[in-house]
Amino acid sequence: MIPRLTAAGPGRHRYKELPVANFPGVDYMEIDSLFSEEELMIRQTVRDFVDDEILPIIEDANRHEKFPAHLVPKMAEMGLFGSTISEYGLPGLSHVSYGLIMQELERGDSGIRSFVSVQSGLVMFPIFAYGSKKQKDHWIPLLAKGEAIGCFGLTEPDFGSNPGGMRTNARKDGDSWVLNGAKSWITSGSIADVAVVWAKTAEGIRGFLVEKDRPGFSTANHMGKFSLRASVTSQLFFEDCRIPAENVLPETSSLKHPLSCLTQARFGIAWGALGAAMAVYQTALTYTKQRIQFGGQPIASHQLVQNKLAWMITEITKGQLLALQMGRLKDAGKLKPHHVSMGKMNNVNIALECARTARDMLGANGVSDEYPVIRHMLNLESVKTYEGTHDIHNLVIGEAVTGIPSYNPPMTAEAERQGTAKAEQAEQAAKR
Ligand code: TGC
Ligand code: FAD
Repeated sequence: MIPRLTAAGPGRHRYKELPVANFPGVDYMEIDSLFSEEELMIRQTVRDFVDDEILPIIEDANRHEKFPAHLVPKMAEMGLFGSTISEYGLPGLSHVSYGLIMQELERGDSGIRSFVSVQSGLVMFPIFAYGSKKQKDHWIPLLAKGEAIGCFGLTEPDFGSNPGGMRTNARKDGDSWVLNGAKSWITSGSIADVAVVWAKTAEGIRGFLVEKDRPGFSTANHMGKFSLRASVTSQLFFEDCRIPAENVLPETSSLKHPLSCLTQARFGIAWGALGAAMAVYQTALTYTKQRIQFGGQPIASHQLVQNKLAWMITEITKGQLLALQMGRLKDAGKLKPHHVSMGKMNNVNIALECARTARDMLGANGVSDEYPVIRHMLNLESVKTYEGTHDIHNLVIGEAVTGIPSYNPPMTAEAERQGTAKAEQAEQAAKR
């Protein structure tokens, strides 16, 4: 029986007692003292699930590029999908608890965390926040129970960092919308029952719910990935795909709506990446204390090796504090998208550097999937790119501190000439 997560509160029961963990956790500076008892219990419950259900199967799933679909009902039974929602019988957990869930899942594998991030933050969130009552009543319970899988289609072959340029479009035709275009690199695309698809309309960018069996909608998987192999990534194609008018998310009208969904998922990634970092740090620590070279000494006795471990634990500890402050701000309703950019950018970056360092510390064993390090390292290459690349988040932080957006390249000579002419005209007009 898998314990179901609930937020403690009047009339709500507690989940299982803290058992002895397989994974001891990484807590260099008593950061656990900053979590509530409830948050620690939720973390422990998911930690046990990862140890018992994910770690035994994940290398095989990764090696054979197979999504472990049998985990979906188990994760649903635990209440892992849409866990911060408090309606529809969902647990209404705090955002810190949600972050800890993501941390533990990604300690297992970034692809499993990704599945839960997409289902919760990119599918249930937009339906819950921007959907009609009918859409919510239909989809939220199905998605929560894992009886329906969702995906989020924003990226296109020619528009990744700049989704505002998207070409996918939707035209109103009587009682229908007709969609044309393509999306690429979509997590869970071909296994999804419903796709949340973002398209340009005459009234701006809007979200649409496209069920998998709609004529004109098809998918094809991206093959040959060396990263996130236990996760399905697909292209979505829309050729005169007709859906009922009621399938539009009524409260969506501009780019800020898909971007607001990304803020939810990026928050989870900032926590999740710490889980991957903890997994590779723990592996490197254990390995280097056991591995003997040169005169019977474990390699952990060498200063160069200790320097690497010291760097890793320092960065993980700083990342934990960053994630926790983000979580407390989110629970207080004060978290801003540019805060989340810092968390996603920093924590994924340090996790990837920890994984690369751990890979080196394991020597030849570091390139084998007998250890989890190379899998985490390759997964984190995708995590650094998706949900806003490392550099896009740097630019978001740059804009927050300077007030100057710098996503577009410097002006071309022609644009500069036109801008100067316009400024001169305005100056002349002001003088008259
Ligand atoms: P910009 O003019 O800056 O913004 C347009 C409107 O949106 C608002 N906004 C946000 N709102 C909520 N959350 C955010 N994170 C927001 N960022 C911006 C903004 O205030 C504005 O509102 P308003 O009222 O003035 O209209 O838009 P821009 O076109 O200049 O783009 C800015 C930029 C580059 C930061 C944005 O396009 C961006 O974030 N690009 C990265 C794209 C991206 O992250 N794609 C991810 C696709 S999903 C995915 O990867 C899933 S991976 C699987 C997993 O999650 O595990
Ligand atoms: P590009 O935007 O082409 O960027 C290429 C490089 O150029 C990057 O280094 C970038 O930082 C840099 N760059 C771009 N613009 C600038 C600039 N203005 N200044 C400086 N540097 C710049 N998308 C979804 O919609 N849904 C999903 O479920 C989803 N899942 C994914 C799963 C995986 C495994 C992967 C790999 C991707 C997924 N994506 C998904 C797509 C992902 O969000 C995009 O890959 C990401 O936003 C980057 O877009 P791009 O790949 O087109 O890179």
